[in-house]
Amino acid sequence: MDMRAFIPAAFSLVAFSTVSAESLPVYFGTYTGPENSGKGIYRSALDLETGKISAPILAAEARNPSFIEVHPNGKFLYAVSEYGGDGSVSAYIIDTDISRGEAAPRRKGDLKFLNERPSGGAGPCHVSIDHIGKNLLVANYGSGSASVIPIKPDGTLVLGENSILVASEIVQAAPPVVTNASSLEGVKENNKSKAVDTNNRLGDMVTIPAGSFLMGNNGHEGFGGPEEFPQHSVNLPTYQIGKYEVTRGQYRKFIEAGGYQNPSYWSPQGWKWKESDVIDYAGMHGSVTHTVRPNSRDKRNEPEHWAAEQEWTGHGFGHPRFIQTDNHPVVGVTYYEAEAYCKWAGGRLPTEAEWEKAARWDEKKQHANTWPWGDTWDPEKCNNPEDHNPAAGGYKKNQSAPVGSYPDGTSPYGCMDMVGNAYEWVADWHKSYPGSSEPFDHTNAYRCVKGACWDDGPFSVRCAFRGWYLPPSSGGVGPGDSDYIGFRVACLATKMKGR
Ligand SMILES: [Ca+2]
Ligand SMILES: [Ca+2]
Repeated sequence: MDMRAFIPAAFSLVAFSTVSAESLPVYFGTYTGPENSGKGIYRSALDLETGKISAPILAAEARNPSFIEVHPNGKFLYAVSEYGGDGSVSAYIIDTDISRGEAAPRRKGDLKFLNERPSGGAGPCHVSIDHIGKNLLVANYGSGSASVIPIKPDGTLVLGENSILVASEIVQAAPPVVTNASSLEGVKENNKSKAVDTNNRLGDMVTIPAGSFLMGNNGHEGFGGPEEFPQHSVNLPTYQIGKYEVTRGQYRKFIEAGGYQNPSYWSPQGWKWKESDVIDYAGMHGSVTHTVRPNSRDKRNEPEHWAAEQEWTGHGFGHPRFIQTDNHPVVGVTYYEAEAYCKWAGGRLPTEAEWEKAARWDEKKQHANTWPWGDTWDPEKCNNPEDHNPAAGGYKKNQSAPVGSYPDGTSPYGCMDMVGNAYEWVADWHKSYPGSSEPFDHTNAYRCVKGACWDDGPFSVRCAFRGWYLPPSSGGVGPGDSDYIGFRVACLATKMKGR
């Protein structure tokens, strides 16, 4: 073999349970093709005493297997095929038996091809396997994307559509960068003080200065039911409210901290609901269903639609499968769960007035915007079904978007995704405003939700719009239809010193 043209591109080591302690099989990936003498994946034996590697033997023919990885169980090997267009990944089984009497005798350590599938992007350059050995993670250098491909128990790769993250989503999914000095001080003090730790749980907060604002429909919004009237002045003290909807990454910390096992975070009604073997669901217009859980020990311990991979139908318009990253808003939460999270984080749910002031009040102009950015509808400024332009904020057909994806839709105070994306629970009971022409009072029945969601058009994604749900509903009209209600946190200004 001409070793100058044999370009080892990857190197992996496998431990057989039956192998002698003195040597281990090792595998090399290579670049193949006319300019290289590499033919695929090679194997050698590594002498553990001397560190010497035996001459490579071709274990499997393959095209540009520039990265290889052995399954944690030692039985399978996965290799990329890196080439210009869309690449592929292949699965091999590692022979642990020595064949007898076959035409082409197999040797221990040979690779037997199992199957191949597209890598979900161009130029796959790296693979790794999760610690339980059920998913292959592939990075595609050429297209700037990453894919997750499930692995079957027999080592083969599941064919069909896999989960793909493109570069822009990966960037958005990165944790927020700490940019101001006071945040850095908070991080430094984290180890000293429990109170500061609670601040970190609250995440990025926006301070809304004390003062009056105009709440409710201004009469020129082009839409609106009687419950939005009359517009009225509300005076609020200084408070703070989440810059973003609470993300899945933040909510996971609540789960991991034992939030679902600690009654001190829950209201008595919330804890009772969580511990019950019955879940109540409700629609906006009063429909109620009860689902008896199959097993009373099967207690709720996460929101609905918590799995990363989702496929939401909404009002139609196609329903692509997508992956909820840690930077997507948590959805499928009941009022009780939102309330418990806020308590754990050291805050509370905003009141409806606090939410609405943060969403629409332009202090300079002393004007309440119809939408957070102004009085003209623009489908590119929030996550809603009319956003069809891939440029502004992406094109999130029937799915939530990572929080902060629509910077042009920011409210005058600097809050993001106040309308669209996830609906948001607020603390108030659903009740008519003082002076309403059609008074009603749903105290002890319905809580308000604000801002509408990824599935709602300009009528609902207005700041004045008021939705209402029973506290134990996580949205929609019944079990499973709860993929759009989340929340953001609020707290009194004194909670967060130095901001
Ligand atoms: Ca867009
Ligand atoms: Ca929202």
